[in-house]
Amino acid sequence: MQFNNLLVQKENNLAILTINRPAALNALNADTLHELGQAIQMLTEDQEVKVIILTGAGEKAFVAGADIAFMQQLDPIAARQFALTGQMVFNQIESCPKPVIAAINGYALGGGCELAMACDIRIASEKAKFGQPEVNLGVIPGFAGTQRLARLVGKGKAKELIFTGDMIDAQEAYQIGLINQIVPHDQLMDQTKKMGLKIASKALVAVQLAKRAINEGLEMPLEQANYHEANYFGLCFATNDQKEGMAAFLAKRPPQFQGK
Ligand code: CO8
Repeated sequence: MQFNNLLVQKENNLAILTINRPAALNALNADTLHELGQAIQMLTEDQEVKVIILTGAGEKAFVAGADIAFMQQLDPIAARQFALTGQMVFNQIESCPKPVIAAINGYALGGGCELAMACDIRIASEKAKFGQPEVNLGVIPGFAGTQRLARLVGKGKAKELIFTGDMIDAQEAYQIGLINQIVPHDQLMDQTKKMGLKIASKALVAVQLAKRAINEGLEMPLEQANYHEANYFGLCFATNDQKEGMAAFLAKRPPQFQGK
């Protein structure tokens, strides 16, 4: 599949999906969001791909937000639709059965921060900067930033960041729990791929069920979520990888997982 605003590379069991509009700091317009949805669908169906890495082209930005030039001309109905489209694509990333890791190489602002938050794991360059600066433009986050930021860093810090529009550096983002790791800028892709390959070497169905158990469980009362976890735990016993993993441990040898 050919994309105008994205690059897709595959290596080993990883897919690297790069938002490729560096002249606009990879800002998200409707076409880019549409392509992102198509690419995620394509990679979800691709049996060779076990982990997806999402990053931005160029040295400066992961994604500097929704495209302001595109948004400027929207009426309320079109703006609402644009927000819903973005939310749908980000939900698709969040619920993609394969783990998605954001490799945050620079600015992750507005829709860019929201995109990173829809990913499962966030690894950031020491040069990365984060923020929800929508109030500077007379709007609020519209790609679920009010919800995902509050869930990730807590209500108080989310309100502070969203009400002030302040940008924070990678160190502060790490301290508040917005990102998982900070790495030297020139090691970002290597370190991200290293984590991707580590995850790809595990029992695939178990990783996928763990993602579902966490995401779905957080939307449920604890007792129901624990029961849900037990159901997925039971389901793991229908896989060859569960048999192999436990047999390999007891035989004191490395497991040979087949992904099923
Ligand atoms: N949209 C469109 N173009 C952008 C964006 C953007 N979000 N960000 C940067 N650009 C463009 C600039 O206009 C500029 O283009 P040109 O060279 O043609 O003038 C080019 O990228 C380079 O940018 P700068 O010259 O500004 O680069 P600097 O290094 O000086 O500054 C910054 C970098 C600080 C990142 C600065 O570009 C900036 O502040 N960008 C805007 C950040 C922002 O406000 N993002 C939030 C946007 S709102 C949003 O994301 C809402 C999401 C929900 C939408 C809901 C649907 C309705």
